[in-house]
Amino acid sequence: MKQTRRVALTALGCAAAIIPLAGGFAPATANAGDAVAHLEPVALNGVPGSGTAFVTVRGTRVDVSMRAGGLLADAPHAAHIHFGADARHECPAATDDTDGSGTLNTTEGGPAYGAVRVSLTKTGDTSPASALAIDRFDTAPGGELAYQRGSIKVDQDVAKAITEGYAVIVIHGVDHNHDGSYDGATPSDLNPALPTEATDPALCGRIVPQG
Ligand SMILES: [Cu+2]
Repeated sequence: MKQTRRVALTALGCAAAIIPLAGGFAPATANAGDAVAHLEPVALNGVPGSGTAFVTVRGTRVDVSMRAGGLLADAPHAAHIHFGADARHECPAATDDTDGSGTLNTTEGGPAYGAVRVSLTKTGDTSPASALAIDRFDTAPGGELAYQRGSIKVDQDVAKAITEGYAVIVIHGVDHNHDGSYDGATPSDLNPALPTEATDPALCGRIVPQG
């Protein structure tokens, strides 16, 4: 009887020792989950469009499936996941028009959505270095953008931001003067070789975790 009791106590002690150890090795830091962004016209820029993006996070890989309509047809539309730790984690408002031009350029939206962290290119590099790789973004035939790409590598802080609802998707390219092409005298704030129409933010949506 005495012997049996001692064995039972030892077994309990063992279990108690293992539980906190297992907790320490549990993948608590791995980000995972589904999220959705409802893309709406950026304030002041007057794009008559909308869209939806689905984002699945698995560790530091993300799958993105996105559709949008009402964009300038047959013109390249840069699209990114933006995030900044000190940003507002939202789409810009009319009050972000700091130069008073009456429209919002990409830089003016920065305090709202942060920097480019992932370039949603169709092929090749997806880092911020490809932010304006115009020949690798969707050209929205008929104004309709359809994008799907899996296993996009992202930084740990970006994966975490997406799962916590702090990242924002932005589709760029606005035809302010409605003449069917990117033109105008105002240079882009991102690349002065391009007109601002080519890079101004068109549609935007915060990526909201699901479930
Ligand atoms: Cu962007």
